[in-house]
Amino acid sequence: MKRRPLLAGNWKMHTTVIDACQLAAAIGKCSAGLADRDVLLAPPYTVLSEVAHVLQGSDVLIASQNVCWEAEGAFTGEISPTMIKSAGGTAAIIGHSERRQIFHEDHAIINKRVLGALAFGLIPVFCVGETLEEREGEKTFEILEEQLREGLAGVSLQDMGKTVVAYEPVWAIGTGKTASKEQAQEAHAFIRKLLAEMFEKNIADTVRILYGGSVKPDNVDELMAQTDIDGALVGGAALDADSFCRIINFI
Ligand code: G2H
Repeated sequence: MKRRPLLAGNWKMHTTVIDACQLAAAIGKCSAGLADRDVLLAPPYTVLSEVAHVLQGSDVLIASQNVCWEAEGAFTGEISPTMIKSAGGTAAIIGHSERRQIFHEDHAIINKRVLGALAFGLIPVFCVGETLEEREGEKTFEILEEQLREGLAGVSLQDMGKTVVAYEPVWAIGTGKTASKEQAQEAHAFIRKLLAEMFEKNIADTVRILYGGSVKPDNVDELMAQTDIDGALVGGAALDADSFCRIINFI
């Protein structure tokens, strides 16, 4: 089944206001007229509305890098779905390995974030992935299954149809090591099969599964040629306009 490709840039904790506006403008330009794919940017919270403003009138989608489950309240350091939407965002990355590892976000909190995002009409870009130790211990599929079952618990069939999943092997993030196209395809196929079991086959067939982990201009084409890879979640290379423009123009 053909799914619409989604190329996403995760800017992580990079960019000042000026950098962000320049980068967004360059990406807006090189993504104009690409009718057969979606482009999404996840800038830091401090520049969400500036980036949305720069990209007004373009088809580039804006996401936050995380999201809380309440509209407002005493949640110091968090951002709410309502705030993201008011700044021009329509999606939120959830469960990124940096949140899981550095900030110890567990399955329960990640699940609350997914359900919260959906309840407010944001698209979750739900991230899963194994560490090097887990891969070497042949636990990759077990870990992915646990992350998917726990993180997506309580998601309705209809909401799953809107959700994006990102497979990001932790050992390939920011390390320059990319999973081979075969390793990535194998994990994506596993995820899709599991989603069919957890939800329905026709839902699993429509869910976009992105690959993330050192995606670059020189590996994007072969990754995107894999049957179950529907897009990319790009970190480092998304901070360089020329590289990201080449990535979104994958062949
Ligand atoms: C994985 C990815 C973006 P990078 O975290 O989410 O980062 O492309 O730098 O490996």
